[in-house]
Amino acid sequence: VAGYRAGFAALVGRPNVGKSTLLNAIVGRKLSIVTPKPQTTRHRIAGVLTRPDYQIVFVDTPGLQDRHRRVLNRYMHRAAVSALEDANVLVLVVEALAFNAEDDFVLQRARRTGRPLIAAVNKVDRVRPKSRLLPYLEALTARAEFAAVVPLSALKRTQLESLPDQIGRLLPESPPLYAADQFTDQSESFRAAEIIREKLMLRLQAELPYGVTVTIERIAKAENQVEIDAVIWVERAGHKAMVIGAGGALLKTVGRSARLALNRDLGIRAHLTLWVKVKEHWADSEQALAQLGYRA
Ligand SMILES: Nc1nc2c(ncn2[C@@H]2O[C@H](COP(=O)(O)OP(=O)(O)O)[C@@H](O)[C@H]2O)c(=O)[nH]1
Ligand SMILES: [Mg+2]
Repeated sequence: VAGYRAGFAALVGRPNVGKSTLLNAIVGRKLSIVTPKPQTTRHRIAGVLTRPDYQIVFVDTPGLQDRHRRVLNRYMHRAAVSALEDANVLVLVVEALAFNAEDDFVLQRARRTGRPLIAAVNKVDRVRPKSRLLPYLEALTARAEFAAVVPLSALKRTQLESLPDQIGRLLPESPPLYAADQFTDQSESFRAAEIIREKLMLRLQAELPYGVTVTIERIAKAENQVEIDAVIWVERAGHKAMVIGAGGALLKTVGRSARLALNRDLGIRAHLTLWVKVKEHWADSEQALAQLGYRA
């Protein structure tokens, strides 16, 4: 198709600014998991938006940070950096009225790529009165040569229209990269594991959410449902009981809400069996990470 544009737009930013919420809002499906906790996203997640004159492959990334205490954090950093380097356009996601040293770290990193850069100013729903936004936008605009600065709310799904158009015009001429009905590059099994991890992270307290990961051991289509056996991996024997909960209560709640989400977001009627296992200090080991599906 003459004049058609297609390419990759990486969503970059510090943890918790709403990158994953934005990906889901723009593509109109739940592709990337979201919790109020930072460092929820651990992988690159692609979401495809196909329009009559352009196709954008949005790439959600783990938040870019400058400190890496654990091997898992280094993996996440590599995932974010590779998305940044492979993108045609970068979307720096920031929170309205906030811009700190962590945002600046990501901004400088993004600028060094030399790629066109758009600022998405998220969470404008929280700004009161609205007049406070203008000076913030002006200050942000002065920080870099942004191709556009777009205020929006990913959560309330407001002002989402202009961002794709702004990105689309910066993409190279190319035929579409994905079929029009394909929304992501993630497998069903990966998405199921992510959904379970989201429900788990939402319910675990303190540091525990960062020490769990989920693998799918078996996913098999039966009559009119899908049988899924999943393992929740924890770092220490002492964490197992916390994930299971008193009388198995926590695990049961996680299983129930994961099943509902599998149905809503993946269209799967799942029969879900959850196991909890210990892999000592998996988040500090390259080898354990690779075994658990973290492949850079
Ligand atoms: N008020 C408000 N909260 C938002 C908005 N977008 C995301 N959030 C919340 O911010 C938190 C982090 O969101 P998430 O998408 O996981 O951020 P990420 O770490 O950048 O991917 C979650 O609790 C979201 O519900 C928004 O537009 N407005
Ligand atoms: Mg995220």
